[in-house]
Amino acid sequence: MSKEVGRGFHDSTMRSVRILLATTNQGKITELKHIMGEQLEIIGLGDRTEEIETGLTFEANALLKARHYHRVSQLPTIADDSGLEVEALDWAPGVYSARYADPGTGDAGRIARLLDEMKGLVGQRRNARFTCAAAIVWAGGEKVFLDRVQGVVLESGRGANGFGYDPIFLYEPLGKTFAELTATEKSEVSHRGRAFRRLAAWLNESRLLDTPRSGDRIVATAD
Ligand code: ITT
Repeated sequence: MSKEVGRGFHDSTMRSVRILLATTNQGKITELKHIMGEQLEIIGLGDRTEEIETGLTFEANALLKARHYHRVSQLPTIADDSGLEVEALDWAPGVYSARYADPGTGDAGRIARLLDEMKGLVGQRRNARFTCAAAIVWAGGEKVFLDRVQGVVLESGRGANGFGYDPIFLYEPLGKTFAELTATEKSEVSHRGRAFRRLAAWLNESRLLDTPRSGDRIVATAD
């Protein structure tokens, strides 16, 4: 893990609370900087060696990641577990979205595998959704927010923005794939934007951020 961790969330007296974002995914880091804005200085983890996404749901995996790095860092820790789900494939790739093809093949390999699995599927059988679980774990408790966005898997990719499965995910209300949206447009409608805006709103309401620092530990109560 990087020795540096996120530092941000200034309250009205400009005390700051450090929050760690536990992700190794550069695409997520870029988007979360956008979504959380000035509130949070986000530092990614770098490489991760341990396999800690052993859960069967997005919520379980987001909490596993956040709990693990909270234990390591003793800081309030945010983690995202997300993925693409295709109903006609029994919701695959789902929580296995990042592990859907050989690690060396990257996003292109995962897209190729998915398009292959979906060969012959037409119309509503190409419906899909992105899901994101945004978890926060701190000394006093934990919370997780889940949100989704519906779309359609195209037969070939369009656009160069974003990451992961974005080029093949058509967001019908805008008639564009996620890879054809700007970062602002994507965060307004995406699973991650929706889940993390709810987490950010809860953080602001919860008074967790107003808690003065006591060393690196924050004492607060989950509702
Ligand atoms: P961390 O666990 O370190 O955060 P990861 O990439 O392994 O990074 P996940 O286990 O949550 O993260 O897997 C998410 C995968 O789902 C990601 O690698 C993409 O393939 C896909 N995905 C999630 N959100 C996406 C998005 O907004 N656009 C495109 N693909 C996305």
